[in-house]
Amino acid sequence: MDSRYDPKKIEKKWRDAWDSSGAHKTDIGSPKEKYYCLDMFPYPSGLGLHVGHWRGYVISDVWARYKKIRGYEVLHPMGWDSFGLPAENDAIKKHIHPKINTQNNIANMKRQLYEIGAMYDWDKEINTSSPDYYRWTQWIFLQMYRKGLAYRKSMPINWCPNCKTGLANEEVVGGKCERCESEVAKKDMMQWMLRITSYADRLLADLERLEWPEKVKAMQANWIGRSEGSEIIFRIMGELGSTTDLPVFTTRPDTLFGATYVVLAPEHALVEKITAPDRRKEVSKYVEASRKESDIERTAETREKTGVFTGAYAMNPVNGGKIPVWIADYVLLHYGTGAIMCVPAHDTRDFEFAKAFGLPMREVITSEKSSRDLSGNLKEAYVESGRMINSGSFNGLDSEAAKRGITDWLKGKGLAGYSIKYKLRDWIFSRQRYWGEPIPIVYCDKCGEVPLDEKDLPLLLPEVEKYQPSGTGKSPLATIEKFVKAKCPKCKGAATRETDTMPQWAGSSWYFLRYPSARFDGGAFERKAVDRWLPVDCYVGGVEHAILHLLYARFFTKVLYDLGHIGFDEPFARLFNQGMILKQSSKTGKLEKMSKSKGNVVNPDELVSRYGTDTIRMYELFVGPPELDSEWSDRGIQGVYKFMRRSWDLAGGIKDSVGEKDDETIAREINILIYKVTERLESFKFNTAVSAFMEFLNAVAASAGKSVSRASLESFIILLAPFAPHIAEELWEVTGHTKSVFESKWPSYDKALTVSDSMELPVQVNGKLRATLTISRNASQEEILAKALELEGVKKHTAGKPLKKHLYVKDKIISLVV
Ligand code: ANZ
Ligand code: ZN
Repeated sequence: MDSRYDPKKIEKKWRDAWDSSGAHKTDIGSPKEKYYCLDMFPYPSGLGLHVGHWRGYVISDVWARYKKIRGYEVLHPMGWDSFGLPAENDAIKKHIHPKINTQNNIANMKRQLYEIGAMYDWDKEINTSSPDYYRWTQWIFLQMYRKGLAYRKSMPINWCPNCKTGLANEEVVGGKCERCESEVAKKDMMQWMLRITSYADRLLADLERLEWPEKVKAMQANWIGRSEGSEIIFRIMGELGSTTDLPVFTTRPDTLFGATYVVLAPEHALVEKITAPDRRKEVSKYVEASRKESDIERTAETREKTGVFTGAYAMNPVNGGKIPVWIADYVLLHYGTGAIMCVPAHDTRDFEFAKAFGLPMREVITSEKSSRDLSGNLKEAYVESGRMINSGSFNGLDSEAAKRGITDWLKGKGLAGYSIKYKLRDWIFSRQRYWGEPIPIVYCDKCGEVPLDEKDLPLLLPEVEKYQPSGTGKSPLATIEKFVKAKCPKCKGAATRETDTMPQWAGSSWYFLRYPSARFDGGAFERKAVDRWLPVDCYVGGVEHAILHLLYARFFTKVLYDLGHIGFDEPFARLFNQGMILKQSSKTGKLEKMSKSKGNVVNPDELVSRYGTDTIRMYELFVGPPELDSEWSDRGIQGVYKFMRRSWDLAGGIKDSVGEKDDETIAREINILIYKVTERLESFKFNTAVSAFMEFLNAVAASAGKSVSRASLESFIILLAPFAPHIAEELWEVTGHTKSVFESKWPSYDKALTVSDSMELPVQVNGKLRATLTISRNASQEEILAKALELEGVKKHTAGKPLKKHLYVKDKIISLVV
């Protein structure tokens, strides 16, 4: 054993050893209990990995390695989410073809991931842009298509003028493109859609079964946005006594007597029909303007209210009141019925709107809590429940009870019904881009829309010169005649291909199903393997995927389950979100998320060559509670590096002098270490697990020279293995083992011995503090006295004189008089 800790040397040695022994290969058919520990796979970015990216990968690897020592057959795979906008934009920026650029980026990132020393089984590597993978993404699309879950529709889509593509609602943040932050506009286009709304109820209900952070579950629930309410019909009076039924969706049928106007979304199908001739010009001007805005802008409460009167009137079904019909952009076309009844007295947005346009207000629910001005008028909408007033026979009732009462009454007249609405929209699944999975559909003059035969998959993405967005709204594929021209699978006549591609999220919606049988070419996955290894036992990744990716993956899983392809309907049993690594930005001076654009990136490559992988792994854990954002510090690494050297020295120092038995203190300390590391690992408190190691080394140093047993030294090495696998393997070898430390048994501890039962007792002689006695709390007074008298510091001052008397204050002090 070298006397000096040389991470470069030992880390290379053990990586090579693991590679050549196949230490990280998972035996999919192993009789052992399985454990599937999955990282969210990265997209191959040109920027490579920084130490912020390392964090999640280190956490999942420590956990996977721990499970392995615990005797599980562990699957810990890695792959590349390489199709889609981010990969394509990176390529365009660098003027390198996306295919080549993706290959380059993967090569670089793979090298960087290798440095982490993770136990990835690279035989199971997945790459979503490779034809033997996307063939099955296309296959899944066809399964959905056959079940009516994929369909085409003309949609006003979110259009990013910079990326020149349509975006899903999920990709629009605050009215801006999530990727490039340009203002997003609306554009009508034929789009492929996935009917995720058919799964809204199950996607919501099944959240309950998942061991996920509550925050993420709440975000998904909000996104799905289930509302229970009523649909109520307002009759719009037309010319010559004709009427048009206008259903509105409300969660507050109790406020119906207070509805003083109704509002339609500007795009509502009835707008044209009901608008009075003299209002047409103004109305169409308004409709035009509101089409340009995003839903989020339109519904913001703080936004100034705009709208126009259509000239039409509707009848309030409860009291026959004639109320005006307006259009306004704060009503969204695609929620509820796209039309609302407005109750300014009890809804904040309606209140603002009514004030802005001088519309009447009628209070129908009262409470001491409503806030009023001196003349008794409402200062703001009273939005809570209370006692019903101005509501005919419902007066005096509690408003919660009136919800049912009013709905049932109108239901009897055929004017209302109970209704449940979801905010979740169907998923826009077309992108007008090059770098994605081609959608396997052709259009035939005779047969219409025809799916490709499954046996003709993959439909290869054609090699092209020009991969930049066309800007016409069509994908660059539309310009490749050879691709567009196709034969109809049904009638064999001439047909044209769909030229849109799938969105960036397609491949990542099912990749976890493929890892257990990653090289299988008879299907998307092997049934036996997928049913044995899924659901994923622990999924580790960033909270930025709380909604989109996780919702899509759950949706795909449920569809495949319903179609009988898999035997489970939730993909990820447990989810862990690691916090971000923060560092002071060189631009703003503030503590910010690590990223190239903030100028605060720490490159792991340099650190690895200076301190070695094990130190960086330990520091990634030590930096803070794993679920919280934590600040990176270069000084912190040095502290951890020192710890690594001390661990090395400890093992080196004691390996030749190990005895049969531990000294009593060492025995207690090692027991405590095993206890702390085990408990803290199990509860994902990796940072305090690392500090337990440090405390242990301090305790050993303090008891220098005391004997450490072989068993204790070995326990220490095994405990260290999931955290710092290279040094652990090396120490394991120098203590005489020929097999990997990961094949050893995790040490056990005695819970009873973990509570520290010793105390430090000050000893006085003739009123002066002379020594400290370390002794068990259970020791008797006689024992304490006898031991105190034997202490060197005490003997010196008693100098053989007889003890006159002694005083013992329990657990506090012992005082001797000679
Ligand atoms: C009358 C009313 C009175 C309302 C009141 C609220 C308070 P959630 O919980 O989000 O489902 N609404 C319905 N459809 C809408 C649309 N397409 N665009 C904008 N707003 C719409 O909210 C349901 C409520 O949001 C509905 O209940 C409706 O306003 C409004 F004192 O109806 B309410
Ligand atoms: Zn045909």
